Amino acid sequence: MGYRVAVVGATGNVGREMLNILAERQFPVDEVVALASRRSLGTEVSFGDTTLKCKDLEAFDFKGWDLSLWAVGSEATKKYAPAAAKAGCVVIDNSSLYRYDSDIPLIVPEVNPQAIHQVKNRNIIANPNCSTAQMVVALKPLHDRATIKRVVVSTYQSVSGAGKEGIDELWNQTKSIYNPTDDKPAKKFTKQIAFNVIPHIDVFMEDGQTKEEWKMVAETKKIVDPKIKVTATCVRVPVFVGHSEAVNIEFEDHLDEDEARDILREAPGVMVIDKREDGGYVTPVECVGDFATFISRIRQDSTIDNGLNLWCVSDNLRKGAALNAVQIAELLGREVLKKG
Ligand code: 11C
Repeated sequence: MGYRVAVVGATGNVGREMLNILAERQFPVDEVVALASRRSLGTEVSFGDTTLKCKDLEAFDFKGWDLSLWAVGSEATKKYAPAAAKAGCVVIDNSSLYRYDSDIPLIVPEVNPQAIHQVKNRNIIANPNCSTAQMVVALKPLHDRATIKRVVVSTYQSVSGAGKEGIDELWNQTKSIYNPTDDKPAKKFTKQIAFNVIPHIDVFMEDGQTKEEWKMVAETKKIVDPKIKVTATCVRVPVFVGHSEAVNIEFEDHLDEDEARDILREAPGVMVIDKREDGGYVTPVECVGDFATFISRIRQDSTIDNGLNLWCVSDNLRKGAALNAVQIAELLGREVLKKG
């Protein structure tokens, strides 16, 4: 016996990936429904070898459905998800709406699977921001060995993090740069993104951080350990898919770079590609469509007592969003719902 699963926001980049990954990982489904806003009613989306026609989220009754994967943004989640949870359908939400609520678990299954049992509080589970998810997969096994004190991270985030409009803006602007009569001014991003980088993702906060930077701090504390200090600089780069991060880590205890490499090689969800030669590291174009978080350039930081540097790359639509949500569904099935 399998599950009755709803994918909410099924026409978006992340919703489509949720359907792909449910099929790829052969999640045990009895029935899958694709939900979207009324204007997408009837739009066809793929689920494995089959095609689903989108139904109207607003009119949908979640009673009798086991779980739902949401990728519709905070506003629509706020409007529709509480009713789904109340009807007994577990909500796995990719928006930031519930992430910081103390009674709602925020889960990366390789890192804090034990938090799944908090689902009973409100029938809602939060999925972290993409830049956090890939980083904590790498931090957790190192923290278990040598206790992380502080993390300094700089991100290089792809335009797909900003949705389809972000992808379109990079594509159209790149073409227009060579055709001055076809000027494509910045709309989705605050400055030109083609052949440029922008040190600004999400809104500014009072202390000068952006919300994207703040999310990396708050979410790492909630998922891994509230004692870890994190400071982040988040930057948008002209890459379609795949977020990269340069991570500097300070530990309580000494951790040799070779031991760190061995620990990461054994860590769930991590793939180490770290040869000290031309091309012996992973770049975003190579991680697209993959499940793993790739770690390269592991090396000692000799400017502090117990420091390491590493380079971390992952498909932001997968580990950063849809894959992590499906992994949460798998964990929920194994530990809580126990069907099939
Ligand atoms: C970006 N990380 O790259 C963002 C997208 O809180 O889930 C995801 C925002 C979020 O723009």
